Amino acid sequence: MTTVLAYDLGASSGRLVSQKFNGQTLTMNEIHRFQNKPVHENNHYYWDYRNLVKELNQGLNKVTSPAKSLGIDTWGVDFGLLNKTGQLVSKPFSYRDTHSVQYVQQATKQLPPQTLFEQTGNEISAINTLFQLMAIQSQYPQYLTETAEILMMPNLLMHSLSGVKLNEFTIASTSQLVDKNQQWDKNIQQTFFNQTLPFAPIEMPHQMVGTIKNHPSIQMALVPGHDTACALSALPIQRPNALFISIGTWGLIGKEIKEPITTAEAFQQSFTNEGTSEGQYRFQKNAMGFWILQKCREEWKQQGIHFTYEQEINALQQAKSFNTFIDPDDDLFFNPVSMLQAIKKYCLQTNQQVPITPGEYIRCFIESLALKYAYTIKQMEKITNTKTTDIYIGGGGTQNTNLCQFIANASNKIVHTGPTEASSIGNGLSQLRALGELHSIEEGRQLVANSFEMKQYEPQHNTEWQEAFDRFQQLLHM
Ligand code: ADP
Ligand code: LRH
Repeated sequence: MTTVLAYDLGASSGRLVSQKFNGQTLTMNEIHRFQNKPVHENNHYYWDYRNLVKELNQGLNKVTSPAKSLGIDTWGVDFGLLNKTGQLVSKPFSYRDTHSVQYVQQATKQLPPQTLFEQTGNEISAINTLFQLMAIQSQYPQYLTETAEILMMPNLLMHSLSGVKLNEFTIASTSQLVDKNQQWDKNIQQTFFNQTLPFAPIEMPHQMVGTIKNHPSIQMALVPGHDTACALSALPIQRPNALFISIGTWGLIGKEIKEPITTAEAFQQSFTNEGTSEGQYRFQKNAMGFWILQKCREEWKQQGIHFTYEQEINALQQAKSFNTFIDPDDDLFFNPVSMLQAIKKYCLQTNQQVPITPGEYIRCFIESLALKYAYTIKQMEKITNTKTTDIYIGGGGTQNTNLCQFIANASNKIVHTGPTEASSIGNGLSQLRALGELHSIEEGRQLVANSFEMKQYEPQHNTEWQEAFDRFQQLLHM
């Protein structure tokens, strides 16, 4: 029996799980879970880094049975700046901070956006590491002067536990600073910073790179640092041309490809190319996930309204279907002061009825999310010139059975869901490869198929959903 530990940190919660492999099947146990959200201080959004490290250590102290190794994966694009003595020069900013927005415009004056897309494969998005670093260079230049090492978030956390200074490929591939040779792009750095920045080198995953300082018997594994890359590697995809969706705070819709797709169409429709655990690519749309509902829940809670997940599903079922739609990816919903007000504003701007009850809000959100995913899938099939019948979905959002059924209905495809902890499992599978217990992504996916229950959703109510899709499409093109 081989036991490995996986820390998976999402933008809404973090968890430590242990995974036991007996040569045939994998079993998973949750050891520790904690809330995570950006904190607002001095007009900025940061991650509460000190608390994250405290939680990591608390979780490790709860481990009772001997484990061979630990890997860490997190959300994309964020990073930390370390000084010469290995201390952070500032709290890591959160991508929800809008301070980087103005630098997108500035950057396009220095390099045409399509060229930047072609060079890095990444969509032009203000959250990207590149634009965040431009904001820091302009607003807090002393931070960059003091910086001796730049580490992406999972590798920053890895450093705090092991002292190892490396960046992993998949997480680096979310930065808009990596070239086609999968190395930090020196030309882009010269263009925007007039210098090369001190990024720790990029390494491929599935290797042991050190030990945990406070638990020297546990090795530090370099796993795919990006949660979405981990999730994809754990989805038991068995159909050719299948699409994947990873649903948590975000909804990542994509397809595995060998080389980045950087056509004009991909650029115009804001697709991105990010790295896979195999050193290949995910052609992907970074879309809205449960963020909108997470923010609504916070507001309802302040009003004394608290729903369990089951009650949310019941509330949705009592609301009228196809009443109001939103474009979940509209900028209005990125980080508004009030999400409920933002939804209201969107409905008024588009001459639609404003939801009143929480159930109406939830139905509006879940239906719109499913319709937007279906819309994106159509775009993706066109660009990649492929058709698919099957979608594989992982992540916490798969527990929302309404959403999974609606995605099947809206896209008219078969939806296979599971596992909910896809990112944690992908993290563990990478460690089993580093330990020589598994030898390929296919072996890992087969192991997941043998070990975890999958659910299947067949498309239903085709005519109603097709009508709703047409209405939704008109709204997007308004
Ligand atoms: P992240 O990794 O981005 O923090 P998760 O993958 O943990 O996100 O997914 C979080 C979302 O999953 C929650 O916002 C919630 O809407 C949904 N979710 C989690 N558990 C359940 C559940 N038991 N039933 C329905 N939805 C759930
Ligand atoms: C989802 C995710 C996504 C994006 C975002 C910033 O957790 O990793 O793929 O990169 O975070």
